[in-house]
Amino acid sequence: MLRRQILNGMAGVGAGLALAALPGVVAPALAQETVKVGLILPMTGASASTGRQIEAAARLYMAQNGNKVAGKTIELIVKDDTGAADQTKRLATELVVNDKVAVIAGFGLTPLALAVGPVATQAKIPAVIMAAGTSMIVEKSPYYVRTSFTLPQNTTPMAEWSAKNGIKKVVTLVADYGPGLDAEKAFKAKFEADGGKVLDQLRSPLMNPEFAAFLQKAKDLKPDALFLFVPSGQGASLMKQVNERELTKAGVKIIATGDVTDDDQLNGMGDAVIGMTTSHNYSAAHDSPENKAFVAAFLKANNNMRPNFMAVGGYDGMALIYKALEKTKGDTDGTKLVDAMKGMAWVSPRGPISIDPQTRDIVQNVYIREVKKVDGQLWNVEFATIPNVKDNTHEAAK
Ligand code: VNL
Repeated sequence: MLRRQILNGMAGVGAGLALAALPGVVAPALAQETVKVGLILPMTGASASTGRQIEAAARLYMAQNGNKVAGKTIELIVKDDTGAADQTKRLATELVVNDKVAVIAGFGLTPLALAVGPVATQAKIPAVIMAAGTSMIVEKSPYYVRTSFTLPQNTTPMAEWSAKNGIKKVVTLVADYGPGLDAEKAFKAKFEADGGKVLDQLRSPLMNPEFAAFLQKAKDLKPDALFLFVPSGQGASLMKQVNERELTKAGVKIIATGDVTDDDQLNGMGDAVIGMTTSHNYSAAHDSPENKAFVAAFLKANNNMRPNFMAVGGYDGMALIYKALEKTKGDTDGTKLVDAMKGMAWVSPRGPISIDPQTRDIVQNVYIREVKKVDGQLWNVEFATIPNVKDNTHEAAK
């Protein structure tokens, strides 16, 4: 009876307005219109720059694309796990149980990403990996989908380039955990298949690393090149010590994944890094209209902070969530969302990307770059492109 009266009373009036104007009347359909996305990031601690970059990028994506998708309102909930895996897991559980999020996303490092797998599997909701790069993570839950990169994906082209460009003997030095071990293995496999020799494989501790002894050891082995991987945030201190040991002067070329010449820190590394060759999935100097627009908007919204590869992982992660919701026409069932994400393809600021439907891992271009000074600033200037690179270490990809 009341409902009939309300409906009649609504004739000629915007439905939403009429309902909103009546105190005490709750429309169940409207109550469910909000889709919550839980973003779990290290906003404090050693990996805080990763959290800062990803949060800024996710907010930029929403500012540019609005908060409405397929009739639903997207609400972003950001939580700081301080870089501690037990916190990541606790926050993921709370977001699922208390906040009823439709998607969890973010995760600053491999151990943090791994901590949410069981939660996503049990809740049957997507866990979008925006930062971590150890290959096997996506194999640990059918609800993982990755928009960052993997170390085998980014490293193999560096090994290939090295073998083709007169480098015969290499020492590798990597951070001693998942992504570092992936980089070490991928470099050796490709470089030796192409006729090179890895003289030694050195590993620095992940926490509070002290690189001097490893760098001295590498220098003493007199390789043609030293290959480096450390996670985002450690590149500046590593390169400072590389420069202090004068490896380049001793004839050792410095090569690395782009994690080392991270756009978040590159400008502060000084002219000693000019000429360094790296391979990576993203450079803020990437020459495309999409990237120029992204970098300009990001700088403007963030007090001139330059976006790095973490930012682009967060931006594309939000894009993937929006696109999946559009495809399901607003259906938030987690299994349907993951299915919608499989095979999704679009043009990112980094270039064309897609989600491999078999592995739920990202397929993207990898670029070979050289550090150059342009207009008084240091940039990773891309000079070669290896298109549509898949992580070739997944069982499902073989
Ligand atoms: C990881 C890989 C983290 C590459 C990174 O920065 C990175 C990871 C925080 O998988 O833990 O540059």
